[in-house]
Amino acid sequence: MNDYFKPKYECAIRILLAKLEVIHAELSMELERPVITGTSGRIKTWESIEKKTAKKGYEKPDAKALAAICDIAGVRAICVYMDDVYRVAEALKGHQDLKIVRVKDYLKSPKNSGYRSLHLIVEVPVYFRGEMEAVEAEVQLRTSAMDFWACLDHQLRYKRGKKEAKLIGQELKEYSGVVADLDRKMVELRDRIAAI
Ligand code: 0O2
Repeated sequence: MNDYFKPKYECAIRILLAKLEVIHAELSMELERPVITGTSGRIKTWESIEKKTAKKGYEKPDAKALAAICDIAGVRAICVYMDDVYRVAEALKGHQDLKIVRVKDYLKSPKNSGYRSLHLIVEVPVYFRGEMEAVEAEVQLRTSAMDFWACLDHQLRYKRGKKEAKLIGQELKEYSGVVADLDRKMVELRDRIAAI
């Protein structure tokens, strides 16, 4: 990543992480339990940017190609329950300095691989070199169970093409359903415990 651009993405990540911290404090106070168990942020690796721009049909990763990628800056929040994912998303939507560009609900419609998370593409206002720039970033919201699944799937991605990988991919897809069931059951159990 060109050092000229890097600071604005780093700032967008810091702003989003601060917002998630505030949302966690607010919701945890309101619900009297933790809501977000962890957050992280990253700038996409140059290798991954090159691959993605090439996949989108750009010959080289120039400024025009970079503008077509919305997850150069990315943050992730791991939530306790499945409905917390939507609570956090709603809270973010209430931040008037953020523009929600797109919502990708891979909980309602999981990806072919079985991947499940809620993605918000947002524009974060960053004051940089004397001007305000709306920096695009991706917020990924998921439960611990979904995160557990995504970590294993991520490992498998580097083994694409190997014959065992196809079978393991099918097995992982099946487990994505198991994870979804577990997440649903945990919400039911939480509500039953609260009703006692
Ligand atoms: P990395 O290493 O995280 O940077 P679009 O941007 O709409 O053209 P894309 O890229 O599929 O299409 O966007 P999407 O669906 O929002 O996915 C972006 C990110 O979500 C990915 O980034 C992953 O972090 C995560 N993701 C999406 N699908 C999967 C999946 O099947 N398995 C896992 N483990 N993660 C997934 P990158 O760019 O792939 O990688």
